[in-house]
Amino acid sequence: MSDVSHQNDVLEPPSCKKTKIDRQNENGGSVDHLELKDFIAEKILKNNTNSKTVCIQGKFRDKSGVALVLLEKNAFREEELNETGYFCPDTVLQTYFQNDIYGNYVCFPKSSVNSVKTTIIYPATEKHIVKFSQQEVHIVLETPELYNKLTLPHIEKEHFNLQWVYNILEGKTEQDRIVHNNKCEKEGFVLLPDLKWDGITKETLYLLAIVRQRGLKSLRDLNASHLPLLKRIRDEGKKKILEKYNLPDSQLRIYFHYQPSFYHLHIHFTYLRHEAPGIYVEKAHLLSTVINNIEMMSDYYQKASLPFTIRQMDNIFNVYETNGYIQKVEPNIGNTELIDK
Ligand code: G7M
Repeated sequence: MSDVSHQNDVLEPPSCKKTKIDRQNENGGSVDHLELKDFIAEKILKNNTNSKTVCIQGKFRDKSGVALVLLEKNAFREEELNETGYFCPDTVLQTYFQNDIYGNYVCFPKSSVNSVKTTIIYPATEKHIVKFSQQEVHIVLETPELYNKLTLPHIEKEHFNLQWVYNILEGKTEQDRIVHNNKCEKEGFVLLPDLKWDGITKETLYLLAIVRQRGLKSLRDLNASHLPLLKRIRDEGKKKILEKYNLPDSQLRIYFHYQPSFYHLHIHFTYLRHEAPGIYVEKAHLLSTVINNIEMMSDYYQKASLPFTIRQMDNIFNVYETNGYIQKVEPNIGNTELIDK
């Protein structure tokens, strides 16, 4: 990524208000400040040693309600390695072993390059706890009939909370993070860093395009009348990412999730080299393929059988299980990473 170091002006880390967090609640009102020193950990919901992420359930001192703290070790930033270096005179190197030409150590680089991306969800609902817990996963093939009979009624019944989406679209939150804002009500969209991206580390670039039009839940709702919207997101999204991050479209992965976790149409833009969560074949649908399929057949996504993954603790699992399409299995203890204190 050293070829793009001239873009550093847009990649400076945000100013350090690290543990005090200003937040807005679902009604747009201001809610109290959170201090990480007041967080009392109670349970580790998930500990992924590959992605170096952990989700801790707990509470804040003197506050009611469950809190989730998600920690993720940040990726190395090549600009930093190139320009300022990771090490300072105080860097301590502790030896594990030294054998011939091989040395194994642990070191503690300077704190500015040793940061941990932190997400706090407070107050967290039961759905959040389920979402961030380690659990068994299954795959189902959703025919159009199953979509109409089981999935759609489930989506309508669950009333997934879209407040964070509306906050962004209505200009209430994350406005300083917006990369592109097309205000057309019908074919407009907002492009901004995904919650999972720090907005800085290019190696893990992850943006989200959220459509302005309401009522489009997922891929399943798309037909030829949406092609101008999809093409606009594709073209303007690529252009903005090239301008701001100097990444050509040939290095972008642009895709939908099916099922998504939020039923308001959105599209993911990630750096091709970054193995973001949810890029696997059972979940990701490239925007280019979606456009192509719809161009060939306007109602492709109303006719196609679409596979999707389903986790045992998700409510939709019960729907498919009760109707005999899937069977619960006992968690495979050998693989589970759930650790209760
Ligand atoms: O799986 P699905 O396609 O529904 O993905 C939704 C995406 O929205 C995920 O990649 C989340 O990280 C992202 N996301 C979720 N929330 C609650 C927020 C948020 O408040 N702000 C931003 N920028 N992204 C979010």
